[in-house]
Amino acid sequence: MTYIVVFTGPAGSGKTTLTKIYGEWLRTTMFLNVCQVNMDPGAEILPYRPCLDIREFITIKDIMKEHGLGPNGAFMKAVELISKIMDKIMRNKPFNEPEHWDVIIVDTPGQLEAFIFRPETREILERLQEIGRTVIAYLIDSSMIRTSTDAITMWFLGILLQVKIGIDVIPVITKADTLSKTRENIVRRLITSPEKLLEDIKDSEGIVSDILPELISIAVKTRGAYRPVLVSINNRESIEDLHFVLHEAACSCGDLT
Ligand SMILES: Nc1nc2c(ncn2[C@@H]2O[C@H](COP(=O)(O)OP(=O)(O)OP(=O)(O)O)[C@@H](O)[C@H]2O)c(=O)[nH]1
Ligand SMILES: [Mg+2]
Repeated sequence: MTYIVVFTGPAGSGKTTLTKIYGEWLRTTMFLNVCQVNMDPGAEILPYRPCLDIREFITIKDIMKEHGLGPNGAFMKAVELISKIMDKIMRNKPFNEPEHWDVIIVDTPGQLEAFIFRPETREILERLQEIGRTVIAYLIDSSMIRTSTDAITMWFLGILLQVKIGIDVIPVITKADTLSKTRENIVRRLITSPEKLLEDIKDSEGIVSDILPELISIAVKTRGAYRPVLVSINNRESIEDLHFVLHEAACSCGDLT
């Protein structure tokens, strides 16, 4: 069965780069048929060749011009327009021939509040779920994590996303090669034993001491079967690890191993 992975995450978190690198890795190492889909109508240059490019239907520049909108308003309008033409989009490669593809990777815009958190996007993702087992990789840029509080709050956004759209969300911490030792320790604790982050915040006061332990406990409870993954595009082993976790989430039938 086709497995569909949707890369989402804040601006600059590495979605487009990982779409390229993971796609190449799947082709050259796993010998799979991979289709990379660009769903970012605001993308300028893509480092991979998409087999479907939303910019052939809708671009942010055109929407800004036609509707007199700024970039954020244009993204919100774009999602509305995409959801309206979803039937037409689904009649195109790769969605009209899912049996031909082992993996479909979907690259999305970084404007979370204007894209992935929009109700229309849930409808768009439901259409993808009709043709393949769909997982969401929620990318967190390592540079966003300086403290344990950063780690917990960024991770929590992924949990909110899962609750909101009802699809498995795998937290993926990107740009591991840019982490200092201290920050890497925080990230490793987040991955292996998030409850230990409580230690770091035990002397905090106010809202941090009230709320963060609760967030950690919800995060641990809702973690389910999927652990977060730490990746760097410069480390092939980390891409293999990413595949292992995404594949596990996407398909228990074992046909991609
Ligand atoms: N050092 C390092 N840089 C990375 C890595 N992954 C991505 N980058 C860099 O991060 C920057 C942003 O990457 P993109 O792939 O464009 O990020 P994006 O999430 O698609 O960005 P938007 O679509 O604008 O939201 C680029 O300069 C990439 O080269 C990584 O693993 N390590
Ligand atoms: Mg991008």
